[in-house]
Parts: sequence; C-alpha cells; structure tokens
Amino acid sequence: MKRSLIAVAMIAAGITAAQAQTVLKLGYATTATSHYGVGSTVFCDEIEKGTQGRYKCQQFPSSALGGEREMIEAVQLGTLDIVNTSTGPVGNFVPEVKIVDIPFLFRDYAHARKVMDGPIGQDLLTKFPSKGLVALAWTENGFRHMTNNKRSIVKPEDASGLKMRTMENKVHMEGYRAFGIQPTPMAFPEVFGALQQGTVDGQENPIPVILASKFSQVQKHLSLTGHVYSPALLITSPRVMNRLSEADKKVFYAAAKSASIAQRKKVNEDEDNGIAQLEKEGMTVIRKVDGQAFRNALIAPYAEYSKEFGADNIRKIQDVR
Ligand code: EAX
Repeated sequence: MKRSLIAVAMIAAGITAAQAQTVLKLGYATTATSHYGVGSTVFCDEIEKGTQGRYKCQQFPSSALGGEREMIEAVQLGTLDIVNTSTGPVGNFVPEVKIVDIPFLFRDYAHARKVMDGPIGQDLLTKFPSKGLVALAWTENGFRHMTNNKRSIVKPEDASGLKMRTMENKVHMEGYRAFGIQPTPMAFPEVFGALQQGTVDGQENPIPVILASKFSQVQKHLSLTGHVYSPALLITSPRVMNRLSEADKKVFYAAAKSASIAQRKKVNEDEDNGIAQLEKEGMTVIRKVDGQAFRNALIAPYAEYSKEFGADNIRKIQDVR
C-alpha cells in the first residue's frame, strides 16, 4: 500500500513538473550555427537554466517560419513567442527605430554598440510595448556590404543601375537610390533564389549572413562598403512577459543581454575570418572602397532624414564617443 502511494506521489510530481514546463517558439532568418543561432541558443540555455526548466525554447532557424516581417507579425498575433530579427522590417511596426537604419550613421562597431546599449538605444526599446511587442535587448547583425554579379564596386557610380535586393526598409532604399541603385525590397527567404535566377543583380548584407547563407555560390563580387550598421533585436510580446513572475522576467532580460554579447562576439569572429573564407569560395573582394564618395552621395537623403527624425537626434547619435 505504502509503496503504491509513493509511486503515485512520484508520478504526480513528474506530471506537474512536465505540465509546468512551457516551450517557447523562437524564430530567426539564418542557420542555427550563424550569429543569430549562437545568440538565440545562449538565450534559450539561460532561460531554461534560470527557471529550473520551467521555460525552454524550440528554435526555428533559417526562416522556417517565414521572413522577419512575418515573424514579428506572428509575435504580435501570438502564433510565435520570440523572434531574433534585424531592424530591417522593425520600422514598419515601431517607426522611431528607423533612425538607426540611416546609412553611414555609425563610425564603427564600438560606436554602434555604445549607442544601442546607451540611453538612446535603451529609450528606443521603450517604444515597443505600445505596439504589442516587447524588445528584450539589442543583438546584432553587423555592418552591411554589397555583393553583385556584374562588377566590382569601389564608388557609387559602380553601383549605379544595379538591381539590388534590399530589406523592406524605406530608410535604406532612400539612401541606396542616391547611389544610383534600383532597390528591390524582398523578404530574406526569397533572396538566394532571386540571385540564382538573376531576378536581381545583387544584395547587401553583413559578412555573417553572406557566409551563413552561402551567397558565394550565387554572387561573384563582394565590396566592403560597410554602408550601414544593421542592429538586431530579441523581441517577444506582452502576452509572454505577463505570464512571467518578476524573478523570471529578470532571468529573461539577463539571458537576452548574454545573447547580445555572444551574438556580437560571433559577428566579430565572422568579420575576422569570413572574408578570406569567401575569397576561398571564389568571390572577388574589394577592400578599398571610396567611403567618402558614398557619404557625399547621401547629402540629399540626409536632408530628408533630418526632416523625419530631427537633425538634433541624428547629431546626438553621431556625437556619442
Ligand atoms: O537579419 O533580410 C536581411 O537581409 C537580413 O540581414 C537577414 O534577414 C538577417
């Protein structure tokens, strides 16, 4: 009799523990071994450990759940719990964020990361809840570079007339038009096919994405334009956060911070080793790009950006040291 009571108690304990475990679906655009995968895995490991297994993730890499805009919509609708996404389509949901997508706004990684982790970046995170989203932390995609199949790009004239895939991002497209590019907005899952079929001549992405997506198989030329910094974000929803205890909320925010550190470290590694790798895979790499010529081409778009975001807000970002 006593033995069966213990057995029942143990089964009951097992059932409640299993029942108590919540599996959160987390999606992102690139492979599980890419920078997004590394960051997301650190996040998932830390929330599982920090909540004694009460929360864990099911990851959906490689755009398995659709493009980044679709995944953000799904988080808003409640069919997805968390997305690790570039800011590409985020401005369509939280317009204030678009300011960080201005080409040539950031000098280098140190400047960009300082702005994101500082008062300006943290203030932008407060703009999400009113849109049915919760931004846990800034992760990172990286500085974007141009690839194409037609010719090497050293100055804007070389990019002029090229049909380039862009993210669904008006700030980017406005700038790229000033380089003479024909911007073609497209969700990320369609990019490899479009390059392969020649629907577009080229695209622009950070080294970690070009590497992870094997774009060397469908693109000849890589120019290290570094024409825009591409931040990323771990985004969830009030629906998920409201279920968490205060202690678990702390675990989630701390895990997101660790994910940011790990993802940035992976971006650094890919930047250090990836260009030589892409050359080995057959790409022609232009390292010496005329950055000033690209900046000069942006005078008119910057006048528009100043109207949209305020010249002082742009100056505040540029002045961060
Ligand atoms: O965030 O769409 C893009 O080009 C992004 O860089 C990609 O989805 C990774």
